Amino acid sequence: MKILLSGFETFGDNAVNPSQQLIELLPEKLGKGLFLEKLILPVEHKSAPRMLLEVIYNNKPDGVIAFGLAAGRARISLEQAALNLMDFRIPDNAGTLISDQPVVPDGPAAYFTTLPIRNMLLALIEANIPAEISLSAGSYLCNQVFYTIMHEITIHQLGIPAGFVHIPALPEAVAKGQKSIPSMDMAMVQKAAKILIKTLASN
Ligand code: PCA
Repeated sequence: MKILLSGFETFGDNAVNPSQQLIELLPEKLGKGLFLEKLILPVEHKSAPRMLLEVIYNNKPDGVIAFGLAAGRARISLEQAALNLMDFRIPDNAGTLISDQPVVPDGPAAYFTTLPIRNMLLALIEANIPAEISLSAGSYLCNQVFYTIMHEITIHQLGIPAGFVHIPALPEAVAKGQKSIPSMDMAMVQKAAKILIKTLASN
């Protein structure tokens, strides 16, 4: 079994992106027969969704979990819905700022995750990791990537479970930064990611 995992490069005023660190730190194999494909995406409107789709088509994974940073969230956020909306608060790393545009013109308003997020939530709570089901991944790059993969998987009937998970800021970023926001350390984020992967693999 092969699970594709993606993270994002850093963006905006974040010194690091914990989702990138997470992907770099995760092993290539998690127990017998569970292989992890790892991908780091640029925070760029044009290239990020294209890169992820390319790897999905080339490597035909059995599941996809895309990760991103949501500075300000206190819990691992299992995203419920991807919206057909791009309304960027800040430009992407290529300087593109998009307001009030659909991800896919004439596409459905939203897609729901096809990850087993209820079981994932229970498994994280059982391991004492702060977690929640979140209604929306926002209207920036994470939501765009989430919507794009759900749309592609749906219209081409690929049958691959996929979804998006946001993670909080790192304690070191909060310590050295100006904002008073919650944080979660990388050891806990890694533990959470492994639980998510195993829950998906055994679903
Ligand atoms: N978080 C941003 C984009 C990249 C990332 O890690 C978001 O939530 O849209």
